[in-house]
Amino acid sequence: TTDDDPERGRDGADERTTEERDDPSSEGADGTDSSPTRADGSGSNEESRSGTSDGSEEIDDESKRRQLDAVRESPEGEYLTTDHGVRVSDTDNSLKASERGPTIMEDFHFREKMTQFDHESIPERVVHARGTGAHGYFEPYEDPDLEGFDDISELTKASVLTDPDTKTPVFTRFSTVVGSRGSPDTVRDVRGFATKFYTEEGNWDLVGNNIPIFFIQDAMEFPDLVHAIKPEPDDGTPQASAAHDTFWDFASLKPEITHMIMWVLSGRALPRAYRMMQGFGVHTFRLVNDEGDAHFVKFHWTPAYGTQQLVWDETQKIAGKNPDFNRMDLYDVIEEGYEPEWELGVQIFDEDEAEAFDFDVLDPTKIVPETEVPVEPIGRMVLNETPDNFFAETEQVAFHPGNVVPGIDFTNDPLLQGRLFSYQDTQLNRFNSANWDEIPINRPLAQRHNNQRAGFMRQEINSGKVSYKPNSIGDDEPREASAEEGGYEHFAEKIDGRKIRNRSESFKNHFDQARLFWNSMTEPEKQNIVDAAHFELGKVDRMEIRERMVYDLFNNVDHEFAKRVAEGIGVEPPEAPGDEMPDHDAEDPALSINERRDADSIETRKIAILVDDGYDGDHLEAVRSTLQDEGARVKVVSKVLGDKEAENGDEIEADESHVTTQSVLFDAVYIPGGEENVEALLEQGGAKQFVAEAFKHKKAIAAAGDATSVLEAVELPGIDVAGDGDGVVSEHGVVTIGDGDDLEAFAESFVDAIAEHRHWERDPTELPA
Ligand code: HDE
Repeated sequence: TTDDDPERGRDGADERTTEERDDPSSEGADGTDSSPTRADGSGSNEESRSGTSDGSEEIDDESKRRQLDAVRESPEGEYLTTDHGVRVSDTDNSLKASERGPTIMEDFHFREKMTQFDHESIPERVVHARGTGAHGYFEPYEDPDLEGFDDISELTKASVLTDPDTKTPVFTRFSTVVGSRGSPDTVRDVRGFATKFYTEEGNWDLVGNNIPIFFIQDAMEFPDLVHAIKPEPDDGTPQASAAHDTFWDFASLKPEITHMIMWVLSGRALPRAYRMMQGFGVHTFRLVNDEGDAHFVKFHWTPAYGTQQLVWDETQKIAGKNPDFNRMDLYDVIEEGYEPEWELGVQIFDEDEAEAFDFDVLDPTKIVPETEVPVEPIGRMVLNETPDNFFAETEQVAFHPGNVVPGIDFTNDPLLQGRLFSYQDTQLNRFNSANWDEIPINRPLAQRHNNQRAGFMRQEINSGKVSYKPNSIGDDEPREASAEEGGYEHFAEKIDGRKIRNRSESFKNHFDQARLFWNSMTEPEKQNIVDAAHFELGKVDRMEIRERMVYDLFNNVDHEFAKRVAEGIGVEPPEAPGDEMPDHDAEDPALSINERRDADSIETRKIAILVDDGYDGDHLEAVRSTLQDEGARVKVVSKVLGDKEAENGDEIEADESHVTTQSVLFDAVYIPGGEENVEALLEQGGAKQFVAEAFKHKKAIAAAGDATSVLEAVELPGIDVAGDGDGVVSEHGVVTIGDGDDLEAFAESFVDAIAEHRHWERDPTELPA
């Protein structure tokens, strides 16, 4: 589509140059090219839609792409120009008065280039600054099974959730919370999980997290929470970490934080990948049907790749080896053709059920246990396209929990109510303009017509004389819509009370669910929580803060837990169970990552094969092909890059070297046999470290034939490996085969060990790695 004709002018807004965009299927839904006719290239809502102007056109999963295509720019085959379209003859030398003379003010190209550069940055998000995003679609299931309802339309009128024939385009951004834009990905933190649905009834933003509850109960406390957890104000440290005095000082004085602290100390705060996390709307929302009847709802995203975690030692090493670990992972898998997917589930309950719970559904520090109300799946989201430009899409996407569509409504959760103010306000700070909703990534697919027509960076050219209502000059248009016509009507909740500034009594049970969480963990998960507390509180200088955490908070969750924490941080173990300790041993298996096992597949898992010259080609091929058939991503790792030659003359190129990678960046490791290969590996510290760390981080390990001697050299504690002539031996995720020739069974056993994700029963404490 490039056109070199200088006469043409360079305003052609349709700069689609990739093959993909040349594909006729990327044309408008009505069969016409969706490139805008306007010179400003902003695209209009109308053009991305298929026809009529009553807002009822159909949206498909390509609609947002077509709208964005209209503003894409590509330099392929083009001349360099100024922002105003003048071709540039030299962009390396400023205009000077003589060869060695001063730069001249007249140099418009210099001034423009430098001004643009000076203004390149916008304020980073005050929280959730670091993240990554992807495009995709959401698709409701046909006739979902909902207990007590024949049809989902009895629950909500939001067609995005009810119409199985509509694939609604979405953009989802995942993020860490505390760290600044350049901080490492794998820190201990909550993760943001925010989805913008470009529905035919307007944008709906589901701005959630990967943990179903929150630290505080009232939005008023949010600035304090964030000030406490962010780097301390005097020296600006530590970055992206809660492990310092001010956070734990705040926490130890706020018993309502206890439940959230349990989650944050668990593996939930160390996700293996953004595509391996659950997501939660956190607050109780409302679904409203055509009749105006409402039900309470909690939203849940469940990942098809399973909910999986890293381990702490590993996360710290990854932060150095690849600070972009989670961001690159999402980008890479989508670019490689995988399509990460989540199921959207709902917990539905009415006012009476809510009354009967022993917690308040408006309290965001509480879950509705799945043992009480099951999660019922209603649709799925697929992410299948990476952004073209990080700034334009991922950085400029602006979410707002207040963006809802008819059929979805709020509750009085005081945290949610405060968020309804904060997000609009924060976007004003980020964009310096109320017109942030006109930026392509934020622009709805639904039509927009109103009397807001000015402000910084206005993109639309609204025609007509009238920008007020009521008016007679313009037939009083744009007209208001009744509920039947799709007008948003707020749920008419009855409110009767006095203005009051306090905390409801019903919000005061702080320890019951913290204990439920603790009880629901497997023993290795409990140990992880204790270890995490040792790290976090071990970094707290002030003894009184550590003591308050143990005596006032943890001892009210579980006495044993409090004692285990106390032991590692120099605090005298508490004597008696806490005053407020809840007396129950209830469990909810849905809370444990180990118990959930959402997926048994090894698709997208990254497996390293360690080799050097002289490897056994049959060993390598048998395992590699099985892993690839299962959808795993296999990389060959050697001491140095270059081709490696097998005993049988086969050749393979190393993808990574011991310098460019390490075991922490993989899910499992395999070593094929081969005499010369094994001799070389036994002399390589890098290879032994690979195995030792994979073992320490509880990952699957496999070795064939004489390569078992590499495992023996590392002295993996408590593991017997197959000897000469033995068949397959699989022990705690370490899979070996002697000279036996059943390589197929060996490879399958390795696949099973990888699908286990982590082998928690191992005790690697003796390993120095
Ligand atoms: Fe946010 N939060 N938040 N938050 N939040 C922001 O908005 C805020 C809360 C969440 O990828 C900010 O655009 C307040 C809960 C996500 O762009 C800001 C309170 C949940 C993202 C803000 C909360 C979230 C944000 C900063 C307490 C889970 C990233 C930049 C009342 C349900 C969205 C921005 C993205 C971002 C305020 C609590 C999720 C300042 C005041 C609870 C996923 O507006």
